[in-house]
Amino acid sequence: MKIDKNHPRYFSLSLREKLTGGIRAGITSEAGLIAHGRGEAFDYLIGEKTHDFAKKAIKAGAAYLLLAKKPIISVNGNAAALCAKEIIELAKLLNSRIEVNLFHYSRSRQIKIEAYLKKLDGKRILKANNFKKIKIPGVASKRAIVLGCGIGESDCILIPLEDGDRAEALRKMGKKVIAIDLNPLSRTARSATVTIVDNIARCLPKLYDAIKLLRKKDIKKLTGIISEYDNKRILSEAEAKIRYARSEKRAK
Ligand code: PTJ
Repeated sequence: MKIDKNHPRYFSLSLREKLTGGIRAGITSEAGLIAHGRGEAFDYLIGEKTHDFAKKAIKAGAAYLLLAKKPIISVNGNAAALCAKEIIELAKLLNSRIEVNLFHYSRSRQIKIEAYLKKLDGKRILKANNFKKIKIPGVASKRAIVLGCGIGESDCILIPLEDGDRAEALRKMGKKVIAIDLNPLSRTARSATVTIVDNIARCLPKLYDAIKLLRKKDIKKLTGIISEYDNKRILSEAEAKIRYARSEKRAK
């Protein structure tokens, strides 16, 4: 369906189109639509905008990714359908790799997502077939299987729309985890080093801009940003926004 740019819900409707397109292309899982619906509900409550709490997290996330020796971006079926181009651009800017890692694993979907991303940039994608795999301890899904030379060796991972299990397990392995999750109450949000409570489609271009700006800064400046950052406080601010939105809507 072609969405009229003047439609008041253009942004939200165009994301739905991308996801249903992702299903038709064999990239997104059916459960991905449900996950997206949950995200939409939280986005509605925060007024579908990038708030200060997200901007602060974007800045801290950018600093962590720039300080990392081996940053990596983990991509699933939703992230690929919504933001493939932005993910590639980010990987180029960071000189990082991209690894496809799925919760509702199927080999066919893995291959299709890898091929889709590879078409946009051949150099960035670590193809699962070509490398040795390892198992992350404490993850009760296929998400536990990662590439030794990818997520296995990385010190900082960007995980958009993750499930809580793996986020916690990655932290236990001593890795820095930058999550993008509209739900500030989720286990992923609570266990990440930095949680960007914003829509992936809105915040990735902002993360790109923050990295571009901060990459000119020295290590002292970047470590300063990190040491001032408090993820618990950011999550409380996001939660407060949601509670306030609820009482505001009731009052009308
Ligand atoms: O492609 P797969 O098999 O790896 O599956 C991907 C999904 C997203 C289906 C899988 O990881 C999953 O089931 O995730 P969850 O546990 O439902 O968590 C998804 C989280 O992302 C929820 O907290 C949602 O609120 C949030 N979310 C959904 N859409 C967006 C979002 N956050 C940011 N931007 C969105 N567009």
